[in-house]
Amino acid sequence: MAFPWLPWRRKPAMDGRQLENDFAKIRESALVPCIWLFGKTGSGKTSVIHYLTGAEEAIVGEGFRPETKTSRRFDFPDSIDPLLRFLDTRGLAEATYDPTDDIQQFSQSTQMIIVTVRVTDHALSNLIPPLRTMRRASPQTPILLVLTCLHEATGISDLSDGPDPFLKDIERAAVANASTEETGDVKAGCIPKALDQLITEKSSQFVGLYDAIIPIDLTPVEDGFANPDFGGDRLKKAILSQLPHAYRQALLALNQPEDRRLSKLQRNSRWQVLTSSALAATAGVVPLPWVDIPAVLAIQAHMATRIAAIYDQEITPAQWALLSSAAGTRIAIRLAVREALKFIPIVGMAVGAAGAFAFTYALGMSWDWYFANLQKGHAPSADDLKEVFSNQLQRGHALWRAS
Ligand SMILES: Nc1nc2c(ncn2[C@@H]2O[C@H](COP(=O)(O)OP(=O)(O)OP(=O)(O)O)[C@@H](O)[C@H]2O)c(=O)[nH]1
Ligand SMILES: [Mg+2]
Repeated sequence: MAFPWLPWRRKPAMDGRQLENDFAKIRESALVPCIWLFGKTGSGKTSVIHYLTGAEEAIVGEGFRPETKTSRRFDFPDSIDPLLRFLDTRGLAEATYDPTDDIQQFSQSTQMIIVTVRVTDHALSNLIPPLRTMRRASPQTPILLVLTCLHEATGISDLSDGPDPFLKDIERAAVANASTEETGDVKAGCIPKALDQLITEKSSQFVGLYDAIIPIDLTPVEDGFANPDFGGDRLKKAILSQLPHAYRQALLALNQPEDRRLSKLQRNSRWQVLTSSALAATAGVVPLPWVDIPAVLAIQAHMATRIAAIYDQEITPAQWALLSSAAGTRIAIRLAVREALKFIPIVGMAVGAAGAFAFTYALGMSWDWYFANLQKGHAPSADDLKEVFSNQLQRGHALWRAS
């Protein structure tokens, strides 16, 4: 396949297979953030993945693949283009679980450990010894202690109805007068005493083994709680703060309320855009001498073919030409010039990463829009495509800066 949108190349146009080979090398060298979910069965690990990503596959367990004897791994959105990896320790079910092999294999790539514990669960003896070993082996890896199923400790009252009392970082003052003696009702914005006691208990049981406690209650909508994602925002913030910038920005855009209107194809295609944008931002700042063409371009070409495949299409040379003209050769050339900038420390890094992220995002969203329209039977005009690209470029830059 020819790529007429690489006019600055002196070599003859590159074929698709060569591009995919280059892409594979880039992918191999990319360090994808990994979250180690450590918790008993039924403690809420999958619910956390689902909350963060919106991936239904995780819920039914299809996406998990055996990794070591005692662990399995879920790559989100898939293992060809992962944006985030989750590790689930199956061995925890055994009283004798020894995490040494898992630690050896994953300590380099694990960004954080999330320990999920049902707040009312007192049988935690299998959990603490291996966690202690993990803490000793990699003391720099942050551990979040996530306490789940809070309503099991709050009776009929709805903790999620009203201001979040944990936003104040569990100021103990909020506990005082949490419930009125006469009615047993919990005052909005307060932590019921029974729950507070359980949290205190957990904090002493796990003392020295966590960096933050995050109480959450992720409930099915049909259960009727005021906020079915209670504490989710706090959890997301704590997780994202530990990830490299490019991945953090991409994950911020995931699983937004407006995404519920998207078709499955559109959702998959957006995941592809985000994972490619994060990779481009990372690859754009690391010189890879063995890659024949600029890494960012290989990533963008790979992204385009994958989005086309999601919509069951193949990209024709005429479509490449259409989008590259909509994207503006001027901008594309500027990006190529920045390839040289990335060798200049610091300045090059900032310019290269931000530009690569936003430009890849805009290209991907434009392909997505283009194919979604084709599928509906509309053939977008070059002018429409130009407008979409320009809007998406702004969105890409805004996403890069979002907090
Ligand atoms: N109410 C409430 N239910 C939760 C919460 N977290 C998980 N659950 C429910 O508890 C059950 C088990 O949760 P999962 O997320 O599947 O637990 P898991 O740790 O992935 O379990 P395994 O895959 O068996 O190891 C599901 O029915 C969830 O809906 C929570 O914070 N609050
Ligand atoms: Mg699970």
